[in-house]
Amino acid sequence: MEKPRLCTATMKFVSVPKHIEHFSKFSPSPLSMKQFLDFGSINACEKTSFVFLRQELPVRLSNIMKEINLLPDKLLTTQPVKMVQSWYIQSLIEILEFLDKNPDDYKVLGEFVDALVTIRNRHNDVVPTMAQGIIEYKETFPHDAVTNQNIQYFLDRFYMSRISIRMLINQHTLIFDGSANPVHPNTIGSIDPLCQVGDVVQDAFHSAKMLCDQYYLCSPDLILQEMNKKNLPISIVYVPSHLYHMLFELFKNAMRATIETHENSNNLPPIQVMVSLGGEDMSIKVSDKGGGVPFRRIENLFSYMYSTAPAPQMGEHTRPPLAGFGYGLPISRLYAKYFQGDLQLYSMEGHGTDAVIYLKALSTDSIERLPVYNKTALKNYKVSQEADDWCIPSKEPLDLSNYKVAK
Ligand code: W6P
Repeated sequence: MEKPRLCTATMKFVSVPKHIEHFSKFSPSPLSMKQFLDFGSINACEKTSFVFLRQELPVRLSNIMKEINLLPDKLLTTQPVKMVQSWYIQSLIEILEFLDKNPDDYKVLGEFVDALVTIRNRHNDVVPTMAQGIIEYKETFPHDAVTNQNIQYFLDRFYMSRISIRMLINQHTLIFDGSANPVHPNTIGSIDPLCQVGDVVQDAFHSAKMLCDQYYLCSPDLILQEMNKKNLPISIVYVPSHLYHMLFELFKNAMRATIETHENSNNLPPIQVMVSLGGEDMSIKVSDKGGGVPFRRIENLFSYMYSTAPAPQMGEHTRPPLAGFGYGLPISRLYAKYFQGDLQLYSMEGHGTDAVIYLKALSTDSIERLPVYNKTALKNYKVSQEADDWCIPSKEPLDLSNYKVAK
């Protein structure tokens, strides 16, 4: 009788944990804007990019897969999280196929581009699928020890890793698909070396305004100012789609707040935007007079746990809110942080909110900010059973009237 045989696909499958062990021992290599642009310059070499990516993609995938494995069982075994995990395994397998292929064979290079497109599409719905996993976990174990902090720590790193992997895939597929981008002839992949910030502000405002008009039949105006030592429009080396995503999110929130606090007024206070270029930072402030948010609640606006609610049931006459559902703000902040920037909210309850996007002014400072799996990361997945080292304020203060003050 013939010996049982494993098909090659199964052989690779059983060795996946070994590959994850191997590649997760490497730290991801953060690229600078300059390095991204070099891959897309005239002497750009598809072979160099291929050889880099067939190592770097498995490293980034494996580093975050180690962290997925550290999630508490009750979350890891939900059907949506298992599905996301299987996508990562499948994509890792498909890239590993290229390790023993010849970089000088143009057919191999073509197959690699196709594989990357397949992988990118497979992962399109990771964000809503993970959200579903959190919902199911919250429903099944409403009193579990996994904290908002644990979830926040994981998802910030997981989504940052995802942003970075998609950036690598987008650059390679856009630069080496054999055609220049006819719509944006001066972009290098998804990067615009002369990204005019004011133009992106106008675009994002216009889109948010259209949505706002649909929901509320009105919308506030925009006042846009720029501060630049040179009398020129402000431009930076940046990914316009990332900047657009952040601004669109901030404008939706600013518009919603403005309209909902001036419901009975027929002149809405405008949303003011200041774009400022310094020697180190390029900052964008979006100011609304929408009544602000209590300081205590600001953190919740960035919390995945608090913003993970089952999608509201849409009846015939209910409309989805313009802003405030889903992961818009936490993911916008990750986009800002991805190239060493940040996104912060400064609110004054009773008045309004300033949202500031900080980006690096210099492309030499714009370097990917990437999570790395190590012992420090590991510590953050241990669910602490210990008491907090700060007291919990009691709502009913002790009655001290019977205590005598020592003289
Ligand atoms: C608000 C709440 C908020 C979040 C983000 C941006 C602007 C605003 N305005 O009231």
